[in-house]
Amino acid sequence: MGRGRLITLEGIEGAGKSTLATYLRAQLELRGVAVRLTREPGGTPLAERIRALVLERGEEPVSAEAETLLMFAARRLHVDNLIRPALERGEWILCDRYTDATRAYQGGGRGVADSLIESLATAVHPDVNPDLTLLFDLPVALGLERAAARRGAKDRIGEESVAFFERVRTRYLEVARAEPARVRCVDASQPLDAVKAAASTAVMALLS
Ligand code: Z5A
Repeated sequence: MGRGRLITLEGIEGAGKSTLATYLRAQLELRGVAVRLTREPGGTPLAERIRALVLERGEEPVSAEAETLLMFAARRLHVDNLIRPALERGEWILCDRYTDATRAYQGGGRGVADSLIESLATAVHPDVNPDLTLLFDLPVALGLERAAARRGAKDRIGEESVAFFERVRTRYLEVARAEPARVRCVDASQPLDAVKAAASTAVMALLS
């Protein structure tokens, strides 16, 4: 059996990543593919503990650089203990956020230097990079509206300003323009059925 595929789902809050991940898993399973759904930060017991630490609203300040390092610490656990072994077994991974989220949130949103993010990416997962990234793009106001309608309390990053999420969206679009072969931009402001169709076409192309 060959190596599996790593597919990452990205976008601002409320873009539909979780909804599409569940849908795409079902579509792949219908075609006989072994699929694992996971998320970042998190995905393994220890990485989920880092997620809780990095997203909780506490007293102690968390600098943008500290936040970046915590994201990559969680990512290394995730890669070592879940993603790489699953890929080697031939499984496909649908991962709700990965390093593009660090580029967008910590780099675009918080202004962390690209050089730091890229050197950490190279050190943490030199051999585990996405085969395909789906970027679910939509206006910030619509994403925040959907997220607000769905969930309870905001986490530490989710309570950031509209200007912050505009910078995040802009950086995501820059990443997509820089790597068109890997990153497929999907208009997530469309009705859900249209978003599902566009995402499914991109993912199923990996089967051939
Ligand atoms: N973060 C970071 O800063 N740096 C990093 O490196 C990483 C992460 C990895 C947790 O992420 C936080 O971590 C996140 C970024 C940061 N903070 N923020 N913001 P998360 O992925 O766990 O949380 P999230 O971004 O807040 O995800 P979300 O709000 O759950 O969004 P979603 O998964 O993209 O959306 P959804 O739950 O699938 O859909 C939202 C609602 O919209 C739901 O009711 C759907 O039914 C509805 N929906 C979805 N699509 C449609 C369409 N097309 N039409 C109508 N309604 C729709």
